[in-house]
Amino acid sequence: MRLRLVVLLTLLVFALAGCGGKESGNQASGKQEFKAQYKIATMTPASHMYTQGAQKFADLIKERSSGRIQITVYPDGQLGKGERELLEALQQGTVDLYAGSTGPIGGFSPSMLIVDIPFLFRDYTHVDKVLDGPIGKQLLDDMEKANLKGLAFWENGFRNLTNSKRPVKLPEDAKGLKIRTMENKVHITAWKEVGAIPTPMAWAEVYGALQQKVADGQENPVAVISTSKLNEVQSYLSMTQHVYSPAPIIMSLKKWQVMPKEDQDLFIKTALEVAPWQRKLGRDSEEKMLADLAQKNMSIVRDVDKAAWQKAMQPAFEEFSKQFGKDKIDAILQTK
Ligand code: EAX
Repeated sequence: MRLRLVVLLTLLVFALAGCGGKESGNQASGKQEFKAQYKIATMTPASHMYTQGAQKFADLIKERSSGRIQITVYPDGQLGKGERELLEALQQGTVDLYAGSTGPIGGFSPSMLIVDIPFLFRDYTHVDKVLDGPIGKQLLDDMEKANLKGLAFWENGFRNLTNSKRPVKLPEDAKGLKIRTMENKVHITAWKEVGAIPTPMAWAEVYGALQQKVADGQENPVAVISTSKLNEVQSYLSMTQHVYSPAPIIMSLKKWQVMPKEDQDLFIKTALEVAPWQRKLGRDSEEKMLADLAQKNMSIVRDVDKAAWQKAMQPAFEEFSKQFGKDKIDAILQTK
């Protein structure tokens, strides 16, 4: 009897104290009400689709939780200039959410590297089928082993090469160019195969590195090139579309684990719902952004020889097929 009373009292003290940190309980309604304030980080400006997706997610969560859960969006690396550091902050729970490229994620959750293989995805329909199906779900779930909770796949886009030296059509044209890559071994290998000099670095350093000619080129989807104004430091954009770059929205597993189940469900449902809307932003604006870049004197090289690029990067494809298992690659290739 006495023991029961002690247990009850202890529980009450905990309930009144809330969960600590940024989450708290509210006794007013008589029932424990979960409240939280979260921060979501992106590495790109407010005009870019990661940040727009994050804002949409924040708005929907606020509305659907009747204001119990508030998410503030911090764009442009405001919460941390390096993707690796941000992922560590998620692991520790000092940053709550992040939406961005897979760049360094493979260093935390190795299975994710598979999506960075060049010429793996045929087109957007293929992308959506794979990432929204069981393969995508598994990749998101795998992140839990790294104390990261993958909620959904948003989009960065098909990546294209830019440089300051010359119009690049064929892989040979890129020989000897110093190309900044993401901090990702699949990307580094692929650019070595082409004969370029891969120079991995965090995104926040890229504009400065191009401006100071530490690197001659870089590769990214059109939306990143446009919203980060790379036309100011790069003259040529070649539509190589050599690799598709997804952008998972990820939550700190620590923060996830203290959320009530119904809010966890709300987060997943909302992140998945934002996905097609967010992906469409980039897909629909690509041509307009290209026209704008051309108007700003960037030379757009459209007639790249895609087959030649695929062939040049094929050794990387083979190497990583071995590493990830041909069955896994085939499962992606055969998704229709
Ligand atoms: O996250 O690091 C990269 O090149 C990313 O694709 C870009 O910054 C958007």
